[in-house]
Amino acid sequence: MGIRENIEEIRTALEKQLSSLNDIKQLEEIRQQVLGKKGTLTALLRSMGQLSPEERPAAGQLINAGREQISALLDERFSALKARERELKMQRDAIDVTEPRELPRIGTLHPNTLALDEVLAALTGLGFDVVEGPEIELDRFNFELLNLPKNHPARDAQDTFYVDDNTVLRTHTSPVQARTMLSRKPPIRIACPGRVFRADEVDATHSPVFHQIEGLVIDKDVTMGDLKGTLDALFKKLYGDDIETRFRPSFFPFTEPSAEVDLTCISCRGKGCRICKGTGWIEVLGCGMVNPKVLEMCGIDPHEYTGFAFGIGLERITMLRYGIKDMRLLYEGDERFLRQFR
Ligand code: 2U9
Repeated sequence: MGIRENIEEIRTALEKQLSSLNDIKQLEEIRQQVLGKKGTLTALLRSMGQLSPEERPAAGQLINAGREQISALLDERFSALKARERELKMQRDAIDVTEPRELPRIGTLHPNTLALDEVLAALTGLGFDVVEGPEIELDRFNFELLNLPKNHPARDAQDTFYVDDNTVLRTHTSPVQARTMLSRKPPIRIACPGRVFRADEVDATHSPVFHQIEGLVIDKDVTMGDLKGTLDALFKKLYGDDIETRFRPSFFPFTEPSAEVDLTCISCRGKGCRICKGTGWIEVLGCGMVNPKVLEMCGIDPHEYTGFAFGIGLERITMLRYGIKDMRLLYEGDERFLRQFR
């Protein structure tokens, strides 16, 4: 067999191998088998030693040409396989940028916070400043200055969490107003929201920890009419112009006279429903003219100034606002409940 045929045979064998090849590592092995030290073409080159000097140049040319051809075949195949490999990798690593992502779970404001924000927005709109104070209070601010002397029934250990003889968890936010009166001169118009504590039973309408929003207005010539007008304006702003307030006489040690206030039922708007037990009215707060004794103890001359105060239970407002039937839902942190307030 001549050299030309030999080369031809190596090339056809190579072409056949290459046609079914898919792997770059195998390609490099094949390259070695042909062009490597012990490769078939290298062997052919070595065999040239057996040729006569006249035959060698032509044979050398043939082998070199064959080598180039074979090399080109291998290189071409190498590039093709590389391209394919890259293509597959790109397919594997492809990201669908249009695929919707998993949404992060977003927290919600607590219904108490939503209702409080509404009430405070209405009150600040009426000219009230928001003032806060400590939850752990001195007996003096929580009771004494509010005309609740020692041995007053409202201080009963059943209702009050004592920290020590002189210190309690505040039972209302009224001490914030007492502190403000001692540190500011009238006119005073403040809204005091906050957490309060009472040793109460837990049921659908009671909790030992709840929230109040109290208001206090002190100025010259403040009257019960101002109180009525302010509360009317507040609830009309909150729930609409058809909502009215109704005063009933009551008693609190810190106000005189005192009243409990009913609101047109915001559920049926006065027609009568299950929420208002058919009456068209719901009780929402207590209020009154600040007791002159309280003004005096808090450093304000009751002959020069008068004032009114009111106290709203926040949870009650929240429950009415959102139709919540059981107060415990407000404290349990159940996501199925909370996520409805998005
Ligand atoms: C000062 C003087 C007077 C605050 C008042 C009420 C009436 C009242 C209740 C409402 C529902 C408590 O959360 S509740 O159970 N509050 O009825 N609060 S007058 O009077 C004050 C406060 C501070 C210095």
